[in-house]
Amino acid sequence: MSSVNDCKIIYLPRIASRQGCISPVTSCKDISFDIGRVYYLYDVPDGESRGGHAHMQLQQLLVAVMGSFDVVIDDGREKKRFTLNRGDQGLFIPKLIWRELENFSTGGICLVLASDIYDEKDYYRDYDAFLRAQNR
Ligand code: T46
Repeated sequence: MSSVNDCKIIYLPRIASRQGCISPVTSCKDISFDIGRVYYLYDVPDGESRGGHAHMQLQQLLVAVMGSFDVVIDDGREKKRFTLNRGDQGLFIPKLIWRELENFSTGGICLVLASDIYDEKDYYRDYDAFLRAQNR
């Protein structure tokens, strides 16, 4: 079973110069999984939240590449809140963790590196089904 303690801030490389910064992310080096998909959340209206589900197998790294937002993670027993606001830090979320993304700043962008392609069958969108999977 996964726990909120398995969710960790990953410090990404930051190569800074007079012209700005670049943060490369390499599979199995900076993050523990192979990247199977990249997507991003943007234009999130004020007061709206995203997420509200868990994944059976998917692992992800969430990075605030612009602005900020909060991620509330929940293993069915304990919850933790992370505020992401840096391009050189990401939140690693393993499988079987419920997540809610909220408090997006205006223009906030969440970049997601995911371990696999999109598969709706990998989602727990029902909280009780998620709790059963976590043996809670
Ligand atoms: C997560 C948070 C951070 C696709 O067709 N392909 C995709 O790769 C994704 C992620 C979504 N979709 C479709 C499925 C739904 O019809 O886009 C629609 C919205 O997806 P969802 O409700 O999953 O979006 P979020 O922002 O609530 O959640 C997503 C990820 O699904 C999730 O894994 O952790 O972003």
